[in-house]
Amino acid sequence: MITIALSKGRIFEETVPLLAAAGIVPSEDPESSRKLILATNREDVRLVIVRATDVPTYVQYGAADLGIAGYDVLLEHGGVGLYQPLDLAIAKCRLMVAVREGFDYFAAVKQGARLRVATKYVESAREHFAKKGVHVDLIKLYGSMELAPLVGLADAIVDLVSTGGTLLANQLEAVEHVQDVSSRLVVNQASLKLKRAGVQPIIDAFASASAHHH
Ligand code: PRT
Ligand code: MG
Repeated sequence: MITIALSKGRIFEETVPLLAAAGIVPSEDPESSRKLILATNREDVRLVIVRATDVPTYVQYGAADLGIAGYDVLLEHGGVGLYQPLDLAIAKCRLMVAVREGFDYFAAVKQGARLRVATKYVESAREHFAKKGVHVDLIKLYGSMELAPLVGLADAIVDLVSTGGTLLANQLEAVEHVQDVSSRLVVNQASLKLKRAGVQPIIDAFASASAHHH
């Protein structure tokens, strides 16, 4: 049995065509089903539906053989025990520093001010500001980062941006690029060795399907 860990939402939508290329069709739509383990048309392949942030953990411990995770999530996880053979070029976005419109981020940085930065991406943010030599106090949040500068919790946020619509709607502006983000295929290192006959054809099908696409 081969187990693939996926999250609902934007990654799943863009994963369906990749699965199809590997001859895998889920037996139910995870968006409407409440099941956490989904069968597929293939007797030897099942899907487990987990939170996006938990995908690397399931694969690291071998509870899933493969998974698809955002590079943002992989950077925070650290990638221990994971083989990352493919950038699937799906669910693309950018990790950015953003502030309230009118807050002069660059002047604050130039003055050597200590900035409060709210983010879900503490590891990526720490590395980014250390590289820039900017002094920050990081505040860990689990969502709705955009609110933090509006209510005085933080001077800045580090968050994902795709259309820019969320920043705009909250009178925030992006001031610095941290990292381009897309989703990657991750594989448990032991599965790759012990289940190679089952796992490798899936990697190959994903590779040629995502290459065709881009
Ligand atoms: O939503 P949930 O709390 O269950 O988990 P999650 O947010 O981790 O999952 P999900 O499905 O929302 O995101 C999964 C992955 O999609 C992320 O790990 C990213 O790699 C990728 N991705 C791509 C994004 C975006 N684009 C994105 N725009 N993830 C989140 N966003 C959010 C962003 O955080 C911000 O709140 O969308 C908002 C900004 O979007 P725009 O279009 O207004 O700029
Ligand atoms: Mg989300």
